[in-house]
Amino acid sequence: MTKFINPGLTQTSRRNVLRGSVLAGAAAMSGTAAFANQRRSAIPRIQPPAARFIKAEAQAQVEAEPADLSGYTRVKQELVAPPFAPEHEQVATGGPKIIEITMETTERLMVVDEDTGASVWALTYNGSVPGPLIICHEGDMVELTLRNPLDSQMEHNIDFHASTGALGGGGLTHIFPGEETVLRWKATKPGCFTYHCAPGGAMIPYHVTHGMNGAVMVLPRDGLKDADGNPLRYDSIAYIGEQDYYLPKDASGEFLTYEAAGDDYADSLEAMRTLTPTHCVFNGAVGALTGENALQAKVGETVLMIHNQANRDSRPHLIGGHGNYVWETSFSDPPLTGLETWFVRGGTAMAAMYTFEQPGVYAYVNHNLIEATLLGAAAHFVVEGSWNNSLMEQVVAPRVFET
Ligand SMILES: [Cu+2]
Repeated sequence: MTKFINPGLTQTSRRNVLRGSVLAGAAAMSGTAAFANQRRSAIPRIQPPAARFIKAEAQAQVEAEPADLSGYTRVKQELVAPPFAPEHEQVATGGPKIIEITMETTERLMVVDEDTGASVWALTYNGSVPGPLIICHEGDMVELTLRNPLDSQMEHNIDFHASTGALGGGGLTHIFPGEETVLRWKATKPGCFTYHCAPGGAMIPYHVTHGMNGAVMVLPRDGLKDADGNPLRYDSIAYIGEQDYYLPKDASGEFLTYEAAGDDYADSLEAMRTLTPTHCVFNGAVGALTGENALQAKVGETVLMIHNQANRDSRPHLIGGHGNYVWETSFSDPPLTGLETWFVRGGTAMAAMYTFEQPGVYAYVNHNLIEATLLGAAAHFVVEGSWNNSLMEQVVAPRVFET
């Protein structure tokens, strides 16, 4: 399971971060050798994709008509750590809402695999990988207060794939350590969507592959439905974030450790260029959803499995079960039914619904089985209830056959 280790970071100010950017700039000008020598202290300053464009957008919204917020009710949503979901209604009651949420861009040292000692200075929303699940209904507005703690090493932002405009909000949410910003966006498309940090250039995959991603579920106001329009309801949500890590190793193959977030930047870029992850894990670490951390359910219960993968394709499979209803894309489209394995396009979140019919342990895996068994992409559902022999029965226990 993930471990919170007090970051013990030296207090950092915007000036320290800028000092890092000066070093990075010098390294860029003097070539890679200089960059390699200085990389321990150089955290490159984020280059927003188009600083001028962003300024222009900020100006454009000042000049635009103010949003019409009449008819909206304000509510707070308390975000919770994965694999859990915040309290929510499956069918919206009342008119549209402005859903207020708060997230902190926390940088923390996490153990990825206790067996090998692999660790990462995770870049997170609210301290978890993935970041918390946000739930709203189509037509609601999400109003996020995003806060970057003073002891952060880096600047962060957020790109909501569910939103419209300004790089998904990424262009309006760049915050330095010690800063906060508030962004409000309207949920116009129903479905599950990823969100992630996107500070510019190579920093985008660096932040995303250090854990800085999560999911928003935008439910239809009248809830989920099958192809005939019949309501579909769930008893619980299992929120699973698949994370590919590219952790640097030394010459003898041991995982490297670093003193502070960002110290691994140059080494990580080298590892990322291989496009070969060292780990593909669910919820931040090997074993985060197995053993005593396994997901729980009962026979007859319906679980909505929400799977987020912000960087890479995946193909979830519930061993011993099925995807009864699967929305790989929009909730506006009829769900696929009766699937054995479903598809997560890299850079999306999606949902699959299943009602458990037998007790036992079900493994939920990425059915690239190398990634599941060697890289960590496996979770367990422990399901209680009575066995149904008409669905499956061991007619003959293993025995030596007669020759
Ligand atoms: Cu970030």
